[in-house]
Amino acid sequence: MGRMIEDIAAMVRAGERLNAEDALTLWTEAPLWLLGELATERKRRVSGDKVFYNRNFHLEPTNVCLFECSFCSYRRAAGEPGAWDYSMEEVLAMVEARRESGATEVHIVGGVHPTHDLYYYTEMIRRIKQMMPSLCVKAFTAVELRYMIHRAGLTVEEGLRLLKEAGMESIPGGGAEIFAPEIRTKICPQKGTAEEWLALHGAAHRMGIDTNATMLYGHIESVEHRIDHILRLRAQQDETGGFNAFIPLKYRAAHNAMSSIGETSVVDDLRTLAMSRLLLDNVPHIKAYWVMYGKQTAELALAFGADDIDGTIDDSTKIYSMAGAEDTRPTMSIEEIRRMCAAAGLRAVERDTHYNEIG
Ligand code: V47
Ligand code: SF4
Repeated sequence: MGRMIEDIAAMVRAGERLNAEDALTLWTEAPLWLLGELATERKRRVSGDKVFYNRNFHLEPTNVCLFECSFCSYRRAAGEPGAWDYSMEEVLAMVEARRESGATEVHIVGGVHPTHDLYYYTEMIRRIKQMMPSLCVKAFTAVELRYMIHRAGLTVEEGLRLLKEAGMESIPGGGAEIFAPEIRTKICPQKGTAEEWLALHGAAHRMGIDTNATMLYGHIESVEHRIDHILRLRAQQDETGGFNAFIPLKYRAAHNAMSSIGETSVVDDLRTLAMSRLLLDNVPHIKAYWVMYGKQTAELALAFGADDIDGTIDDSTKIYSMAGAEDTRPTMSIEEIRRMCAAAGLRAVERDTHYNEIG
């Protein structure tokens, strides 16, 4: 017989590592208040009363993508209505417009593009850095990176080296979805395996490029698949140690091929955040990405282990509003972020991409 909830809670409080079996018991049977309490205890040990945010904006140079993930509301085929494909000059003009904004990070993500290659993107990064040298470039999911590097005929390490030399300092967490092959092959069959995603992040960590990790949940996966996903990340982190933050991404159901599934509940979101905090004892930060959850759930997330809410965004991303997120022009002022954290009894702290505190 498996352990009882009280025994597992005592292990968590003592700082012991959870295995998959205990995680499943806690995840499916513990009352919500207990998960909140345990995750908050753990969060306070890691980051005290701080909640991190940054001044950031996104660049989405294109939504043209060769792949067809069934959860994606964002991608279009080239030339299809709703497709966009900004020129290099247009992308640079978007950066120029934010030169005086105080932003410290740009998050660049697009699609698996048929013609824009590795050299096009190294040029883009180089020119962005020329324009705003202090701006940290966090760019491209592991899936986009693998594709462009492979097409250039390079090894992952060689490709990452070129991008790093151009000014890429960090890699966002996208493309992870759900690692288990029986789910991955159904929702994103072209994306490559878990092992490939993890190997790219591991290679980045070894080169001093820090990264994030995500998990797309709330669709056809089970709690066991989520636990498996998180434990694979924990094992990778034990080995290479470069993940800054874990970001559970709630599946948003508007305008995509899986829309009929609908969306999971806020209670499920909170349980997922709390269990992520408890299982990932070696990843410093858990991010409640407010653009996708909405501001109210993001505030609740702060009582379930999250210690990061991403950033100001400044109306620069469409991925989530296209999938049904409420905020169609997502922006948070610093004042609003401070108020949200204070309402949760916590303190907003500005950070850079590498989690150095600013100010
Ligand atoms: O991998 C796509 C997700 C991800 C939907 O590193 C969807 O700081 C929900 O990686 N419903 C890309 N999610 C975004 C991403 C990200 C976002 C914010 C912060 C960071 C970071 C990284 O978006 C994809 C996929 O999992 N996604 N469609 C959808 N319908
Ligand atoms: Fe393309 Fe990314 Fe959408 Fe998949 S999730 S279809 S790779 S843009």
